[in-house]
Amino acid sequence: MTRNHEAQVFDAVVVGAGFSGLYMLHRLRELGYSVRVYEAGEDVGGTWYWNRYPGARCDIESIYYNYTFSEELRNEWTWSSRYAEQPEILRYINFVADKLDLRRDIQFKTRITSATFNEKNKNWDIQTGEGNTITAKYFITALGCLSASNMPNFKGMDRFKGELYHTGKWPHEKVDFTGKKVGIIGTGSSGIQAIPVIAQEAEHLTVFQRTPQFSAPAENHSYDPEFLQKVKENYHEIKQQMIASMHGVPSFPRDKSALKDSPEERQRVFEEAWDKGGLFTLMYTYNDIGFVKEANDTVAEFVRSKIAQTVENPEVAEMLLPTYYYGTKRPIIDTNYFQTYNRKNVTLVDIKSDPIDELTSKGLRTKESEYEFDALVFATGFDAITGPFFKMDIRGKDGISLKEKWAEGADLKTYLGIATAGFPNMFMITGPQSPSVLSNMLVSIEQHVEWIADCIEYLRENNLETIEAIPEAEVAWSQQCKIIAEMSLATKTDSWYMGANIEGKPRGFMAFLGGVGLYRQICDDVAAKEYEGFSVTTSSKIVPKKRNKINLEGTVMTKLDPQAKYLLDQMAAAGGPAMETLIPEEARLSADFSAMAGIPEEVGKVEDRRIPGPGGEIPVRIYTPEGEGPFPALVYYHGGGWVIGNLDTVEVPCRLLTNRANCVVISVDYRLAPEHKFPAAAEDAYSAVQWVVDNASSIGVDSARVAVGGDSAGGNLAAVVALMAKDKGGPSISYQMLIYPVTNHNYDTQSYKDNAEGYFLTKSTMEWFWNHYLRNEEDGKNPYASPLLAEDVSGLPPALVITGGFDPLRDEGEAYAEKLKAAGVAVEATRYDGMIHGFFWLPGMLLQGDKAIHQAANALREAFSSVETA
Ligand code: N01
Repeated sequence: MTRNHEAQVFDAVVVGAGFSGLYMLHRLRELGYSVRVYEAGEDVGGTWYWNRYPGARCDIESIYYNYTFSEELRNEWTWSSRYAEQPEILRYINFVADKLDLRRDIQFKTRITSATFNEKNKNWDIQTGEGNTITAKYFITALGCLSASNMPNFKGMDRFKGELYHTGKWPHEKVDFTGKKVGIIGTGSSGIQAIPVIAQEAEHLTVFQRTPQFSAPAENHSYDPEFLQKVKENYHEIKQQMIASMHGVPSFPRDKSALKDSPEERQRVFEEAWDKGGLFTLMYTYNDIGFVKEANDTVAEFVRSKIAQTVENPEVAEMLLPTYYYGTKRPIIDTNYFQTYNRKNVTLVDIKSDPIDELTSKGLRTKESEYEFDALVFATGFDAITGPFFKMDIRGKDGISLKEKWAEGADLKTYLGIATAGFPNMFMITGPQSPSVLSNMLVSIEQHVEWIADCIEYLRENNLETIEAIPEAEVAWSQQCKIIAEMSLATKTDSWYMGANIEGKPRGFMAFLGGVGLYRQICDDVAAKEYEGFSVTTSSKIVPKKRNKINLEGTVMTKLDPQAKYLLDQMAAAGGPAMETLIPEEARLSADFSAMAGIPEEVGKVEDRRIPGPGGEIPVRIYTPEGEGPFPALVYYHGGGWVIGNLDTVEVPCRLLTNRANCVVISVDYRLAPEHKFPAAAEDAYSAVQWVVDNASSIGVDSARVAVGGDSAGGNLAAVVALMAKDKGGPSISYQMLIYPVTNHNYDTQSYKDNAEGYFLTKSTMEWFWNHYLRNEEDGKNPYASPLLAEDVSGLPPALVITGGFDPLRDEGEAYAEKLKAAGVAVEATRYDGMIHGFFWLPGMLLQGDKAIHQAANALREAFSSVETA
């Protein structure tokens, strides 16, 4: 690509010159790319350029709220206090811009109005407000999540004749409130920072509050030079903790439930956190505050009691008591916020009970009163996260606009929050569905910038022209974001995270809530797998060379998958008794994981039926794909150790298999133990497949192409049915799909030793399952219970065997695959290294679960296509 500024052609265009845009420029320029940054403001700084309101300061400790990529920058800068004020942060940004000589590649006072992907040239055509067109191979948004300010649409907005300000667009010159009557609307982080400062200056300040907020003292103080020196010396270690953390600061939630401490001990813990100050200090006192209502109530009540103690007028105190779940809006830290209401020149107005009706020339009118001001301050926040994207007209392939694609936010879909399908070569720094606003932004920004730069380098090294998220990958990612958020209390509160602060904005949690550490591992894993989930194109004939494989030794591939780890951590935090301590009826009720399975996909038809079985009728659920049959069929047996599980457990994978393998799936609700011991389940499983073959035409199935499959105990039943069919001379089975199957009543394998505990399915639970299933030890030796003990497995149908690295059943599944292979059976065996038991029915939470379902569907399709139709 030409490096010619006159022709306005660049390798990359970056929109925004805040922290993210500046680092992106530096990083790409260092790698030799031509880059142009466009910035609407007159100078660098982004959010810190615009938000100059009185009291504006950082809520992340200064020592963590800076770039970490350059030791030189770090050593040449010294922060004055724990929470730096806006002017100091802006000075820091200017220092970086000067030091790295960034301004020469930034065009200020220029707003980008549109960006369109040119399918012919595979470039982005980017338009400025002045009507200039720029061409770039890569279009990178560095917009900031909180840059589109929210101005409420009160009646008579233009009537007010006094001074009018928005905290997010504050004038550059000092605003002097001395001797003035001031009104302020909004009590979020901005309002809470501004109110105590304005109150000191103004003759009178009236605060219009819609929602009372939780806020805790920041405990700001000047930094001690010795402390700063120590931080500099240990920065490498501190950084490692930051990037592996939940929120990008080097501290972690305490590994204890709030409900496990006595009220006295809890009070002590909360008091200590209160005195310490800090954004996440109260959140981190216990590990279930963000997830368990009762745990959250304890800290919420504590903060309410502090507010009540601080505010002298009980009526005012009562108005200031928040009722939402603590931490489900961005936590706020303040300096003398609640104390401000003890001042004589401050009045609080509750606009929930007395809403603002309109602005007047002299002030505003609520339903019940009228107020006059010299100045009115809107601290009403932002159209967060998606708002800045919708201010531009961004169009991808086929002219689709981003706004249309995301249905104005109602159908937000990204892959990793970095890319979105249909928009090749577009990257979003701290985009929707990434941790962004839930974290120390600097950590998230650096991670994204480095990931994007690496990705661009990968494209260059491999002569690739475009990269684009695959639709399936972004559907899976978006679902995971939703599901993880749903596991928390965050979605139970109206907040700007949910889009609830903007009238008419669709509701939905817009960020990834799994933490920056987990998120980074997922992104690194995607990159290490040659950008899995992305598709690439090349224009040249040169065969893409494979990038030097990133060494995965000791990283995610040989470790527990980060998403699986997150899931395990959440389950541990949620507590609950071990399954083997329950009676089967309780275990069946407690084992509902359907919320984590994902959103059930539409299929052509779903029908619940009862079919005859050896012990009475067997309920089955028949999923039929769209289109004309007859279809091949998969008879599916759910897992659950023959004791728990039902048709609902596997609703999501069954639907996905129906669509992806284009086959009818018959899910079988076989009899469960201990009410019905061995061989009841196996007999039901066999008779179900016989029924499917006998009644094929009535359910739109081709009787010659019937496969069996299942997971865990269901995988056992599928393998057993294949054995039975061989022994009994029918029915003919085309394929066996065995997902981490139980194949042997024996606990001596290495995987039982390695994974006995801590990975969801435990050895004790397996013993409990087997003990309920078998009538006696002898049953365990029966190949219809332990197919690995079958004498002869030759002539069995070809098989897919999927196992998980962290599953106690791993080795017995793999041993069965080996046994089949040795007997001449065609076998595709895949171990998902980082996976735990159960991942096949959790595609909503685990990308690898979704991938395994894809693999199974492809294997089924292939198997069906190799069999002659009946
Ligand atoms: O905005 P907000 P913010 N009528 O949306 C009220 C970051 N930040 O600018 O809660 C009446 O939180 C609204 O009421 P309600 C930080 O991430 C960081 O304060 O929607 N009132 C609320 O009280 C923060 O979370 C720092 O019922 C209306 C207020 O206005 C984010 O920016 C400093 C209204 C808006 O609060 C946003 O904070 C500042 C209406 N029509 C900000 N519309 C640091 O410390 C809105 N409100 C680094």
